[in-house]
Amino acid sequence: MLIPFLICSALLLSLKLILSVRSKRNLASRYAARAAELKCSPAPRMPVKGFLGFGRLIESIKATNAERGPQYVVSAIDSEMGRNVHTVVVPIADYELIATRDPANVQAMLATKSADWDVGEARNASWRPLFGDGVFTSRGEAWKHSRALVRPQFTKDQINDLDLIERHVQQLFDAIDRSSSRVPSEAGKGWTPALDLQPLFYNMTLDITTELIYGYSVHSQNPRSRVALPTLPGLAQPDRENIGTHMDAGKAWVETRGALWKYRWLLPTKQFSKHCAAVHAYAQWFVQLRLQRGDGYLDGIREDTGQDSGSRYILLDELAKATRDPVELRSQTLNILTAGRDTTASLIGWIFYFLARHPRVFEKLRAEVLAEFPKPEGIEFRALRDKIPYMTSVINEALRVAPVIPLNERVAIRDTVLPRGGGPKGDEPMFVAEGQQVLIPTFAMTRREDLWGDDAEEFRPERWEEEGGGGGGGRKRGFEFIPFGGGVRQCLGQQFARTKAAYVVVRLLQRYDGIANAEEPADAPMRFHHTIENRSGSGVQVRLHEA
Ligand code: HEM
Ligand SMILES: *[C@@H]1O[C@H](CO)[C@@H](O)[C@H](O)[C@H]1NC(C)=O
Ligand SMILES: *[C@@H]1O[C@H](CO)[C@@H](O)[C@H](O)[C@H]1NC(C)=O
Ligand SMILES: CC(=O)N[C@H]1CO[C@H](CO)[C@@H](O)[C@@H]1O
Repeated sequence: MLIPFLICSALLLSLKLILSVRSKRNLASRYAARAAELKCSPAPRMPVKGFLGFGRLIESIKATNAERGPQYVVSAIDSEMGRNVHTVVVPIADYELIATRDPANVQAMLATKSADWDVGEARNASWRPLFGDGVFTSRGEAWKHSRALVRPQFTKDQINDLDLIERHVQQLFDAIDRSSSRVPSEAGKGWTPALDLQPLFYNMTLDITTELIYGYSVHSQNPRSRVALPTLPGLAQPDRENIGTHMDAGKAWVETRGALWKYRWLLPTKQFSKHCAAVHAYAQWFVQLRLQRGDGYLDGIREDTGQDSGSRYILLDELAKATRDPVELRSQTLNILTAGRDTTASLIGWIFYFLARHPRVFEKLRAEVLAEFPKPEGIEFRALRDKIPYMTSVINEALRVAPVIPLNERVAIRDTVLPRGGGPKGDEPMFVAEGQQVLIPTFAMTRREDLWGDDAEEFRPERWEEEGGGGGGGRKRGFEFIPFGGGVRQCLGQQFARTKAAYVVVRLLQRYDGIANAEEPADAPMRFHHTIENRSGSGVQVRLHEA
């Protein structure tokens, strides 16, 4: 979901600026003077393409539509500028974007000089109608406030609630069994028919995340598990059946509006408003329930659901101890719901995409999983995190080859300097003017052969067990590998996402001893699919063999 948004915001902020009146020449001389003052050298410029320079924009929109946006960034820089060039200025009409796959520059923007940078204003502007002001959408002081509010929640171990995840893994097993039983001729052979795991993972993470955040799962995997909810005077019951659809459709609208940002006022608003209202109403209901029940919220959940798992951890309940503002509670929880759901489903999907194509890795991982966790019971958070190093390698390698968020961006909020990119060798500082936008293609950083070795394209988890300095193919510890972002806005859910992914993989490998790629065609290229309508058919088609 972030991919098209980040590309679009990168490109559309450009359009916006193209159409604004600015005296290019004055700016250029001001930049040159400042750059000289700061001892900076210019970075190489990519060729201008197409009529008025719009060619670049058109190429990247085409690549995005073909679900190859991240690959396009690599191939454009490699082929037009050279494989040793890592920071470029990209002219698009009379606007300029910077793109850098140099970890030193990325570290400066996200961490060491983060005070000079922020996310672009388009992130807030485009997502706000759907999710409101929260830690993910906001900038500046508003972001600091949000971050301080929600961050403490993610330092607690209780957030890694494996019992909660297990209940939804059970529903996942049922969903797989249901799709198998639809093909009676296959029964008894041990292999399931071809099934697309990706939509199953999206539903599972929706179920887990809604329960973690609000205490009541939407149970998209099994509507019959939904418990009766209390009545709140004046408020309609939350629409658990359709919330996934409203969120997906709302996000699709955010993307369409993002792509046509300048002309968004021409788009019909009725559908979008309807989805936004439904998403708000859904979250609002639980916020009101929490505010009414006060400290009795968890007891109420226990009574309603009949689940009595001692120290339950519910994010809304904890946030409500810090603020009682209903709009803030609604917006912050929706921000976290969206940051945590699709990303994790996508990571788990990519892991199975690779396992289905690398039988050796599957066998090795399964052996290690069974040695540590022979049965479903007794899987503990710490053991899951520390006792199967190969699992960590597999997860890292999936995140390296297929980063869930392959493109990010930042905007300079004052004139500043990036440590590298300038001069003929690209190793001198370069000047960046206030308002300039920088594309951060994390995907491109993980594909650099000088950093990862000649086999950078290859899925090879063992590299994480080797030392990797000096261009060797082994593990890296710096900003060349930042699947969860880095610095001040680093992902808050990293540990939770890794735990959830590892747990789901363990449970599936306990149950299945074989996996076969069933995608047509078998050598289909990697696609960074993101549109909701395109989930089925561009997911992870596999056959599983029951152990
Ligand atoms: C594989 C799963 C995930 C990936 C790859 C991922 C990746 C990221 C990345 C790259 C960012 C930084 C965005 C930026 O720099 O502009 C981010 C931010 C964030 N993530 Fe995650 N994330 C994942 C799962 C989760 C989960 C499960 C949660 C919560 C339950 C979560 C909560 C957040 C929040 C709240 C932020 C915003 C932090 C801020 O802006 O201060 N993420 N994530
Ligand atoms: C988000 O955008 C709205 C206008 O669309 C603005 O009023 C608000 O201040 C912005 N918030 C942040 C945190 O940038
Ligand atoms: C996902 O959940 C929705 C809502 O309950 C349901 O309609 C859909 O069939 C589910 N998808 C799969 C693949 O089970
Ligand atoms: C709705 C939508 O975006 N459909 C696309 C799904 O993916 C296929 C194959 O890439 C496209 O042809 C569709 O247009």
